[in-house]
Amino acid sequence: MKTPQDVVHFILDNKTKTPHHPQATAFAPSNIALCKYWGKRNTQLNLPNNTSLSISLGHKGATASITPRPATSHAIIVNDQTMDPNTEPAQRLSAYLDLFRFHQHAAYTLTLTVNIPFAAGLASSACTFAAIIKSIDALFHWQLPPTDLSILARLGSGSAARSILSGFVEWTRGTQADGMDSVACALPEQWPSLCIGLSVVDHQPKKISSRDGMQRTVDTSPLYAAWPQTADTALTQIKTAIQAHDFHALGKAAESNALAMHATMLSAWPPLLYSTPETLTLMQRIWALREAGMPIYFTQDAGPNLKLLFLASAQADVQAAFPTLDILQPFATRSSPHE
Ligand code: 2P0
Repeated sequence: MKTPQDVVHFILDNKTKTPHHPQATAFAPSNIALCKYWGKRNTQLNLPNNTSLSISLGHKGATASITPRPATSHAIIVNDQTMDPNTEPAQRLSAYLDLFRFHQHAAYTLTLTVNIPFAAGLASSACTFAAIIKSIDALFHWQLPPTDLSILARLGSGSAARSILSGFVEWTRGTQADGMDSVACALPEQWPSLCIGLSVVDHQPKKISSRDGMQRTVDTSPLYAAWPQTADTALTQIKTAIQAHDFHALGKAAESNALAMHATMLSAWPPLLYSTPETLTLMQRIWALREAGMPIYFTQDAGPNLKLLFLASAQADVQAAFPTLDILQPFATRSSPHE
C-alpha cells in the first residue's frame, strides 16, 4: 500500500460511497507549528522526517462546503471567486477531490471561505485540506475518527493533518511505509492565557511553495542532516514546557526551532530566504523588547510574517508596542468559527 489512492481505499474499505446529504459544510482551524515539519520521508504520502507540534488557531481557518455534481470536472470557488481550473492550486485541489470520486460522473462543487491570507505563511493549505476532508466525511456520514481524518488530510498537505484538531496537536512521524502510524493527536493540556499575535508584514503569495522549498532543503542543504534530531530535541522541550506551563521555556524552544529551520533553508541551493527586511526589523524589535523585560517570543513559517507568542498578562504591553497586531487566544475562541 503506497499510493494516496491505496490509503483512501484502505481507510474507506467498508464505508458507503453514496452521499448521505445533498451538501455538507465543515470548518477547520489554521495551525501554527511550535516544532516545525520540514522535509519528507515520502513525498507521495506527505510523510514527514520529524514529528511536529502545533497550536490550532481557533476561528482563523477555512470553511469548506461540498456538493456532489453530475459532471466530469470539479468546480472550485474560493472566497466567492471561481478558480481557473488551469492554475496549480486548482489542479492540486482537484487532484485531492479525485481521491474521493467513487463514480465516473460524480464530481464536486467545492466552496471555500478562508479568513487568513493565502500563501503568506499562515498555513492556508493546512486548514483548507482539513476542512475539505471534514466536509467530505460529513457528506457521506462516515464519522471517521480524528486519526483517520488526519491521515486523509495529510494526503492533501502534510500540515493539514494537524488542522483536524484543536488546541495543541502533535503529528507523529511514524515509521511504517504506508504512513498509517503518521497521525495527529491532540495533547490533553490547555493553556487559556497563551496568546498568538499575527503580524502581517506582507500579503503577497510566496515565490517558492513550502512543498518545493522543503524538497530543495532536503536535497541540497548541508545542514539538513542535523534537522530531524534538532526537531526531536525541540519537541521534547516544548512538550515539557506545555506540561509545566513554563512560558519562557516554550517561547525559547519554539523560536529557536523556527530559526534553526530558517538557517537550514538558507543553506539550501539555490538559497531559500523567506524573510524580508521588514521581517528582520521585526525580529530585532522583539529581541530588544525581550532584552528590556517583555516576555515575548516569535515563530516563523515559510513566509515573511512572524507569529508572536506571549501571555495574556503581557497583552496590553504587546498591543501598545504593535498596534496593528491581530491577537488570538487559541484556547478561548472556539465558539465562533465563522467570524
Ligand atoms: C509547519 N510548514 O510545520 C511547516 C513549517 C511551513 C514551515 O508545514 O508539501 O504546506 O503540503 O506537505 O504542509 C508547510 O508545508 O507542505 C508547513 P506539504 P505544507 O507548519
